[in-house]
Amino acid sequence: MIDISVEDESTFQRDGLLVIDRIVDTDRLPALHRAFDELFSGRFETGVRPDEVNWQNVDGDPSLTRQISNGWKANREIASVVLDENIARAIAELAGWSGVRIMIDNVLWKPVGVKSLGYHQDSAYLSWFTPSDLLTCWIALDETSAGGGTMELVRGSHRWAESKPAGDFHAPEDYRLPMREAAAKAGVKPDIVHIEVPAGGGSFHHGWTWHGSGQNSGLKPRRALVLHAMQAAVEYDPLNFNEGIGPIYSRYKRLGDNHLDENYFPILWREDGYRTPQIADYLNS
Ligand SMILES: O=C(O)CCC(=O)C(=O)O
Repeated sequence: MIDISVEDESTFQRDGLLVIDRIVDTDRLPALHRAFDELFSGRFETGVRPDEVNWQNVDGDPSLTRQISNGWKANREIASVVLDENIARAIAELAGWSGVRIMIDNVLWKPVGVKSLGYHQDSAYLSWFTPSDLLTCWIALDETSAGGGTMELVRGSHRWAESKPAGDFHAPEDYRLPMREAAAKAGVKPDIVHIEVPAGGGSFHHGWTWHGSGQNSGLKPRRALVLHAMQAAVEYDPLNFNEGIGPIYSRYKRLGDNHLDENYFPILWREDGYRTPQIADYLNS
């Protein structure tokens, strides 16, 4: 259980982020590490290929962060975390939402020496659904440190202006540049928070909170599992399908119908007790 207090809720509203020492129990970590090995070796236990496979052992550039999106469709160990009801309830409490769906997951592996990920605001990629609010749960599967390329979040930056995506995501020359420019426009000095937590800990951040991560100059790999969540009641916004990652995820749209199909975007928690019933069968099959 993740216990979100009233104080946590006000911290989240003020800072656009919340750091938590325990999101996933440590006894689950070995199986999750094995799932990472499987996915990046191209072994998809359900037979379904994740929606975005940006790195594989056979041909992945060793200087870049290994990244897969929607690993949950390929591997049920990953699914058991990112479809978890308790994490979804914590998201609903922080966001003030009545229901939560998974938008996508991210499986991220930054071995020692691997380069940075550019600063961005997640919601800048998301105008293909409406309302396009987002809240993200980032879970460290290794102990993290500032020198080990952990994620950095900028306190209070969810209140800055909304910026368009800019610069490379993988290994940009100056990974903090777009954020510094946005801070200058906002007239503030960025307050960078390094998410330093034990393995199994992590953070929650608002869709407009600026974040990125530096090179892993530590001695250990840095693996993270990320749940990007949206409100249960979102709809497709076909006028904006060409924005951000819309071209990938609009392919699940039903003909003549803007509702999101629960097979591809399951509802994880709703205050009336509803949860997409097929999740339980999927996790136990
Ligand atoms: O793990 C990182 O360095 C970045 C992750 C990220 O962009 C996210 O969780 O939205």
